[in-house]
Amino acid sequence: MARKPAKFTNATIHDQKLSCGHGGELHQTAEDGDTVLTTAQGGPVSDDQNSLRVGPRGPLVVDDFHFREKIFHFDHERIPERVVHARGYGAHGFFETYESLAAYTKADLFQRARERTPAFVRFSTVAGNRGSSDLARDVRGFAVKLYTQEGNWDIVGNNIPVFFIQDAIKFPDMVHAVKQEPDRGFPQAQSAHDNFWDFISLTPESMHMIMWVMSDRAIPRSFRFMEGFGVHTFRMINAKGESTFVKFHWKPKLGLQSVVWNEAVKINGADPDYHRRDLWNAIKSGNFPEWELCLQLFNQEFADNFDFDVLDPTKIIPEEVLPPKPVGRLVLDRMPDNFFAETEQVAFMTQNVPPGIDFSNDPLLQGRNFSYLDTQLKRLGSTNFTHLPINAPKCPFHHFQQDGHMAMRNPVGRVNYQPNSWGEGPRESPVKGFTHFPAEEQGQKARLRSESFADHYSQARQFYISQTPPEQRHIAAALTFELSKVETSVIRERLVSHLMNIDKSLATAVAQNLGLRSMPGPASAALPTRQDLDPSPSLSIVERGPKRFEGRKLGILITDGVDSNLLKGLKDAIVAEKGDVELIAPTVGGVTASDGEFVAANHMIGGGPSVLFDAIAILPSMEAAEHLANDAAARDFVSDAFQHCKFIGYTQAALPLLQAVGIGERIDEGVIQLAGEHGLSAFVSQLGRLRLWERELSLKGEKA
Ligand code: HDD
Repeated sequence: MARKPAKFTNATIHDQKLSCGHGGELHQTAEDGDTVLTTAQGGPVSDDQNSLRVGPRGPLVVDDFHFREKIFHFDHERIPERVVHARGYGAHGFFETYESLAAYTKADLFQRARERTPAFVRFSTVAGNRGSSDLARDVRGFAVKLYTQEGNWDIVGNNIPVFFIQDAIKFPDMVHAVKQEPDRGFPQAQSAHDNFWDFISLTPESMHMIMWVMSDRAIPRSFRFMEGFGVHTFRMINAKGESTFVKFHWKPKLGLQSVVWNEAVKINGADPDYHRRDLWNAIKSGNFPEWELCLQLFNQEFADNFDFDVLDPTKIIPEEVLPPKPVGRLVLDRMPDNFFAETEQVAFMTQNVPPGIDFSNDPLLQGRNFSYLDTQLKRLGSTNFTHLPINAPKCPFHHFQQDGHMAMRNPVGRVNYQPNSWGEGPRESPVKGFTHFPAEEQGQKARLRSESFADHYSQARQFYISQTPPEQRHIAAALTFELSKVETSVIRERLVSHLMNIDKSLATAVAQNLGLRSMPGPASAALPTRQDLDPSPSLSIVERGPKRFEGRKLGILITDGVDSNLLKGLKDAIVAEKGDVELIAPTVGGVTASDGEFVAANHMIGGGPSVLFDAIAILPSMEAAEHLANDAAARDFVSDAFQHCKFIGYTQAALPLLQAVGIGERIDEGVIQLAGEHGLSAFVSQLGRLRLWERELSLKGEKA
């Protein structure tokens, strides 16, 4: 009789019966009808707890093929991590068009309105190793694989629309400089060290990117609340062969949001997987994150007249100058079944484009088009990495590539070349096939950088002056923190000399905070900084805040005797705002509410610090008030939330706790008493502001 195939499911393990083994261990042995554990070769296993040995206390024997196979496979479980973007998290979904874009591109996925294309997206941090924490100050990768009917299209972008360098040949230096220093092997997932700032201070082209990386964009609250950018200028080619330049933007439906640095540092300790957990929870609970694809489309004339070179990846085209056109939506609605098989093995490559999408001469993009294929061979170990389900196209494909390590499918039959006389096999198609845009190119072969790439400060300044005051303060504070970790004073000074070219008040603030003895002069620059670029409000997170609490989380601190009506009212109000609630109690075992009902908790106070929430409410009973005021974790809970400018709802019984941490005398419009129906609705209506930034100044004793 045929054996039932072994299946690896949780159910399999839980369904098996527990029985006592010879040594007293618990064995999960199969009974009739249960799935039997097998080796990788399919051989049934009788005992998976004890290796084969001579007598109960004797040596192991080499006959034990099951032991050898199991340990052999385990020893080889790891593959090399990505040299950059090693830590990442992915999800499946789809991209849906709003309208036909046939006027711009012949790419099949854009021909019809409401067309859906399956997608896989991987978000990542750049510098840290695979096991580093989510809230590092870093660029976030935003890589999208679209499984189109004309092959896979990868938009391998970041959450920042510019890059550190203008030529791919500088990439190894830039990455070496930011990663851990080679002699000591640290710091991990941090740019706050000498090598990074040495390289940056000697690389003026990185200044625009530095403004973004020192801004709150580099510490996003969640993958769901950040933008994505294709960075480079690409081309769209229509059926007539006409080219339109294009820049790709992904805009989160829930709006942009970041955390503050002190919060990021604490989140890394409290929950290093904060971003992973957030995406997992959102998708598992049916709140599918969504982004709009927006295009900046422009022709050669626009490119010729624009202030900067559109081939320079350290420049943006401000949205106020060229508004991005929404053309579709990306929805993530399914987590991978297996992290390794999908998220770890997914291979993105900038050179994966369908007919109708093409490259520009951006030298960074051209260099990337070489690097990504090469890296996949190293990482995945075989040219056949496209045979892995996550990397395989979902459209029909036919080619004559064969053999190699791990070949899982080869051409069937006699024909494995073309042209052939057998009338079989695929044929090239000048009509349907990819044709490169026939751009006219000429010039001397030389190692060159275009003079049109020479302005390194004007857009850095534009970014800085487009930020709101709290965001500007955060940039100054981030620069100060990072440079304070640089041990070589000349590097600190050199960086401040670049800031002098960007904004003198920023340079002065950083110099003062660092305690520089004297102010350095401005760094020498190929071109003077343009002072006439208008601020671009679209560059500010705060200006474009969502003004609603949807997708955010309220942490409610409760104790035994919590007012059950108030708790229910608050929870209902947050759910009505499409927000989430988690309950924090003295023990994770939960509490008994005022109506005698048991209320389960999500965290104990020390395990659920307020950095994990967007706002907090404190609802102790009168009996618990004094005890809570003396509880160190409860004090941190509320004082951190206050320092991080969060909205705080409280009841009368929470006053001793507020007083214990010095908030009692500093109650501001963000600390709201939940008395009566009005108090509750006043609190909930304020939550859409997300943070009370005005508090930041009063905390420093300054006026707004
Ligand atoms: Fe890159 C990975 C984004 C410049 C070479 N890059 C990688 C990933 C993202 C980006 C999101 C992770 C993909 C994933 O999730 O698997 N990279 C960018 C952006 C850049 C950029 C937006 C500039 C605009 N990258 C860049 C350059 C080079 C590389 C200039 C090399 C010349 N990048 C790589 C790589 C990686 C990679 C070494 C490592 C792992 C991988 O490719 O699959 O080939």
